[in-house]
Amino acid sequence: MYNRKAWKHVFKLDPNKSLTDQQLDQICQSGTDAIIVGGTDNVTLDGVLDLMSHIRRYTVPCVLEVSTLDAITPGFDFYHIPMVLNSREKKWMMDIQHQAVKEYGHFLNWDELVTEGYVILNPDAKAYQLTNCRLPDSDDVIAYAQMAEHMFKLPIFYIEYSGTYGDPALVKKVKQELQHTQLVYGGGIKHRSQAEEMAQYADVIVVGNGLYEQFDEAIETVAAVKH
Ligand code: 1GP
Repeated sequence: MYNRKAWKHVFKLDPNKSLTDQQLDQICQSGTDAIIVGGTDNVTLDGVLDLMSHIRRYTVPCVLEVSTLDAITPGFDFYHIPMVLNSREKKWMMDIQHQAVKEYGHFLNWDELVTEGYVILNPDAKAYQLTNCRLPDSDDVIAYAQMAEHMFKLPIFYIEYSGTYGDPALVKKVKQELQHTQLVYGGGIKHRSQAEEMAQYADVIVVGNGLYEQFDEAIETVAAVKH
């Protein structure tokens, strides 16, 4: 079993976007700690299987971030289950997860499930709009982090700025609240200096869109974080 608590850097690949086989090879061999497959729009089983079969040629751990019940498949090392803490609708916090467990609970390997308390902070992000989020201020975010750590005892607290670079001062403040819950930061990391900045505070940084926009700079974020 992989020690996911030691991860510092992960790439997130979107089954709805494309990269060349050569780029995928480079990502898998980049030295990143894990590759997450996940997205918001048009996540299909075929898209997920295509990516998984490519990543599986390498030893890098492979995670499915579950966004739709239709695209769940065996074969991943871990299944990340988001719960959107700042959604206005209980559906995104509890009900979809409930439905999934009701349907698949009998054959789930619970050790592979990792629940993430998400706070989505970019109102332009598709996930923010889809899950009907409310924009929290920094005191709200701190309180969500405290709930993740002390009330829900979640393995991961995920500060999500998907598509835009976030506020390092907020990430720093949140980190001070977390001891057992791992702090994941994702959003707008395109190059080394941003990776270095967020990695000072977050336990794990996630690089997604950068791979589809500035591939070479995105690959360099690994070296920026893991020396
Ligand atoms: C998205 O947090 C990840 O879920 C990464 O964000 O795509 O902006 O890098 P970016």
